[in-house]
Order: sequence, then structure tokens, then C-alpha cells
Amino acid sequence: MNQIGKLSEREVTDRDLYLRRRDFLATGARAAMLASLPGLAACGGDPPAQASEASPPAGTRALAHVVPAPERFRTDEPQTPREDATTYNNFYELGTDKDDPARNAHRLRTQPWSVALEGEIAKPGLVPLEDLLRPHALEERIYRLRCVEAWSMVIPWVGIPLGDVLRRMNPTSKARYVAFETLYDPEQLPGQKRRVLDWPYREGLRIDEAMHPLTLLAVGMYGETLPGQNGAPLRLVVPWKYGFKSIKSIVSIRLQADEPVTSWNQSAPGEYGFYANVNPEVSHPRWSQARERRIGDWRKRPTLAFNGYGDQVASLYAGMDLRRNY
Ligand SMILES: Nc1nc2c(c(=O)[nH]1)N[C@H]1C(S)=C(S)[C@@H](COP(=O)(O)O)O[C@H]1N2
Ligand SMILES: [Mo]
Repeated sequence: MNQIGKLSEREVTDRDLYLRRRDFLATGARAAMLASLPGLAACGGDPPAQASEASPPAGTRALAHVVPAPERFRTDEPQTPREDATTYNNFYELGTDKDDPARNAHRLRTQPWSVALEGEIAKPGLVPLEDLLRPHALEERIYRLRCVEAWSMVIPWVGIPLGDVLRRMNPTSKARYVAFETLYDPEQLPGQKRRVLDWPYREGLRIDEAMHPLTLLAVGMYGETLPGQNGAPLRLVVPWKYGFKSIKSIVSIRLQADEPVTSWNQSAPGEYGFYANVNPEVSHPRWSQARERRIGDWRKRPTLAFNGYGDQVASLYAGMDLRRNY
């Protein structure tokens, strides 16, 4: 058992320390001079105004000992600025406008956090998040994220392959699907006071999709723990599927025999299928999926089949009619 994935205080750099060290490295003598001014030194680590644009969102902590992404798990396309990826969000439990989640995320308490491991596994039970992560090394993955609304980003995630976690759960021979649920707590997630969806948010994968090495359980992004608006402390990332499959703030993982009920499919079955593989040839009933706007770009670009991951995942769907199984 290795210690690399452990999210202990010892291995996670304190955010203030991280900010000061990064500011020092970034702006050298100027930052050092500013930090040495009596007023700044006493006020507890607020970074100089000039650096605030690049500061991580409140409450996140730097992650240490992250294994860099191998080539097949990274794109060299320009990464979406962290500022954009953490202020332009879909997390309806924290509001339906794109800037609502960042404003409301302070309500979400992510410590302590436990995950219910349920269904067709050797030993169902409630597991503290630290225990779930402890046996695993944290890995970086730089993936495209394609929202069904036809915008996209490139995000450097930190997490562990879902397949590694599932294997440790010892699924029984009946386990053919994996079902996930987001936290249900209208006090922390006030969007749940409105019946926009049938809460809690639910998602699911076929077991072979869940076991695929691209499928990530993310605990961080941009080298830091996840901000609340991005699904802290634990969210799914399935880069060849539309973004809504990447369920946030997960509290339960259930292995089961039947295809799980999923939130968007339940809410609008004619618009959102169970599979939700990115497919430029199958239009949403209300808009085309042929093109997308990369956040920060002005012009649209063509959308790629399976979001550009077809060489790794197309074989999962051999023989399936991808127009019917949208
Ligand atoms: N619980 C929950 N998970 C969710 C959503 C949501 O509203 N609630 N939105 C989904 C959608 S539509 C997208 S595009 C991604 C957005 O992830 P990001 O905000 O980290 O970019 O989260 C997905 N996961
Ligand atoms: Mo989305």
C-alpha cells in the first residue's frame, strides 16, 4: 500500500503557505518585498492584489505527490483558465445561472465526508473519504469537457481511476452497472428547495464504462482540491460523454444488475439518453451538436465523436445503434 494518495494534513500543503510560496516563485523579489511589509505580514496571508487574479477559490488546498498524466490521458491543447472553470459552472443544486455555484459554494460543507458503497459488492458500508482514497495514488488527467449545451473546456483534473476503486469493492457477478448519487441536503444545496430535477442528482455508467481507464473519480483540479462549485470533495469525470454524466459531490456508489435511473434522462428522456456519448451526428432536439464553443474562444469548432476519445472508447459500443442509444 502506498501513501501517495492520502489526503492528510501532512501531505496537503496549507493554502496560505502555498500562496506565499507560489507568489514568491512567480514574482520573485517583488513578492518577497511585499510579504515583508509589516501590514501584509500581519494580516494572515492575503496575497498581494496583483496576484489575486490567479488565486485559487476559497477553501481549496494544494495537492502534493500527484503523478503526472501519461500521454494518452492528457491533451496539449491550451487549458481553460482556472478563473473560468471555477466561475462558469453547471451545479443546479447551487443555482441555475452559470455564476450561482461559485457564489453559493460556501454553503457546502465537505469535511467530514463519507461515501456509501452499496449493492452487489463484498462488504457494503459507509466509508470516510480519506479511507476510500488512502490506497490510491493521485493522478493528473488533462481532459476536454464537452457540455451538452455546446460549450467546452480543457481541465487538468486530479483523481484516481474509478476502476481501481471498484475493483477494491469486489463486485459480485451480478454487478453490471454503477449508480451514483449527489448529496441531498437543501440547507447546503439550496437549489434542492426548487424542483428543477427530482433530487438527489443521479447518474450511472455501464460497468465496462466505469472500469475504463479514462474514467476518473476526481478530488482536485489545477493542482488543488476541488472547489465546491466543481463538485467537492468527490466528482466523476467521464471525458467522452456529455458533462452531465460527470456527477458532483458524490455520497453513494452502488453496483447493481439493472440500468440506473439518471436525473436528466428521467427529466427529459427525449433529450438526454442514458449513454450521452458526445456525438456530433445526433442533434439535441433543440440544437445541433455538430459544433461547440471552447470557453475563451470566439469562433466555434467542430465537435469530435466521443469528444476525441474514440480510439480509446469506441469499441465499448461495437454493434450498438448510437442514434437509438443516445
Ligand atoms: N450534482 C450535479 N452534478 C453535475 C451537474 C449538476 O447540476 N448537479 N451538472 C453537470 C453538468 S451539465 C456539467 S456540464 C458538469 C459541469 O462541471 P464543471 O462545473 O466542473 O465544469 O457537471 C455536471 N455534474
Ligand atoms: Mo452540461
